[in-house]
Amino acid sequence: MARIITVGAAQLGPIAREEPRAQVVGRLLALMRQAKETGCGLVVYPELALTTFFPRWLLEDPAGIESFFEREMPNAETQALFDEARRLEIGFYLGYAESVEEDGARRHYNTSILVDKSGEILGKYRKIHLPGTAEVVPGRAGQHLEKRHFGVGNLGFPVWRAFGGILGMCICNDRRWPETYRVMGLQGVEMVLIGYNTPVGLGDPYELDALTPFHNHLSMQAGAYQNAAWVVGVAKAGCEEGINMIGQSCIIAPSGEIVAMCRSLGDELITYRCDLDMGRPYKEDIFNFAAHRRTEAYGLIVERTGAEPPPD
Ligand code: CDT
Repeated sequence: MARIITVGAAQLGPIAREEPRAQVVGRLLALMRQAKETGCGLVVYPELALTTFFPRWLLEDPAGIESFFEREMPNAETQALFDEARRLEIGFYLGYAESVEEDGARRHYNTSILVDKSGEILGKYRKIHLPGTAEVVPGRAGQHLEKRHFGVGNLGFPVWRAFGGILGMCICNDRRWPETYRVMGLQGVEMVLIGYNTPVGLGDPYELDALTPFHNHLSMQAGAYQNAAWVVGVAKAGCEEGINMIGQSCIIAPSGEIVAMCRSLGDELITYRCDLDMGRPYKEDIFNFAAHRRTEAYGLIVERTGAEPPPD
C-alpha cells in the first residue's frame, strides 16, 4: 500500500513585536483549517512561529526576554492549536522559544515539536547550529544574536516513526549543514521538517545577500537528494520590524526537485501529496549507505578536520 503524507507548508508573514500570541495562534489555526480542507495530514509551521524573531535585539531586561519564551507546551495560549489538531485529526510541527529549568538553572532553547493527529507531542528537537553572535557587532546594520539568547540544543537529531514513515526535525541554520541531514539519514529518515527565519540586509556584502534565496534552496535540495528524503522548508517571511526575511517555503522530493513553493511573503499554504516510497530507489542504489559509504577511508580526513589547512 502506498505510504502517502499529504503535507502542508504553512508559511507565515511577519509577526510584529506587539502582536499578541492569541492573534498569532489565530493565524496558525486558519492555516491548519485550510490544510485540512485541502487534505493534509500534517502541517508545518516556521521557526519561532509564535513571536517576532526577537534574537535580532539585544534585550537586557530578563522579564522582557522571558516574555518571548514558552515555559510550558501546550499552555493557555497555544492549547487551541492542540485541540484543533485533535478535532481535525491533523498533525503539526511548531517552532517556538522554549524556557526550561534544567539542573537547577533556567535555560533557553530554539525548539520545535512534532504533534500527532490526536494532539499529543510525539517529539521535541532543540536547534543545534545557532548562527550569529552572542554580542552586538558594532557598526553592523542588523544584529543576529541567537548565540546570546539560546543554548545549543541537547537532544541530538532523533527521528520518529510517525504518520506512516520516519520523520525528523531541524531548525533554520541547521539546514545549511550536511551533518544535520546525514545524522537523520543514517537513521533512515524519510521526511525532514524545517522551519526558518532568514533575514537579509543585516550588513553582509550585497553579493552574499543576493544569493540567500539560492543558498536556501541549494542546502535543502542537496540534503533531500543526498539522503533520499522529502524536505519541507517553511519560512517566516516578509518585512518584520524593519528587517526583510526571505520566503520561498517549499516542499522538496527525494530526487532533490522542488515540487511546491510559496509565491508570497505572507501567510500562505502550499501542499503536496508526498509518497514516502519515492526515496526507496535512491536509498537502495546510489545512496545505499551500507553498500557505498566508506567510513574507514574517511579517517585521515576526519583527523585533519580543524581550523588549520592540511600540511603542504
Ligand atoms: N534563524 C536562522 O538560523 N537564520 C539564519 C540566518 C543567519 S544570518 C546571521 C539562517 O541560516 O537562515
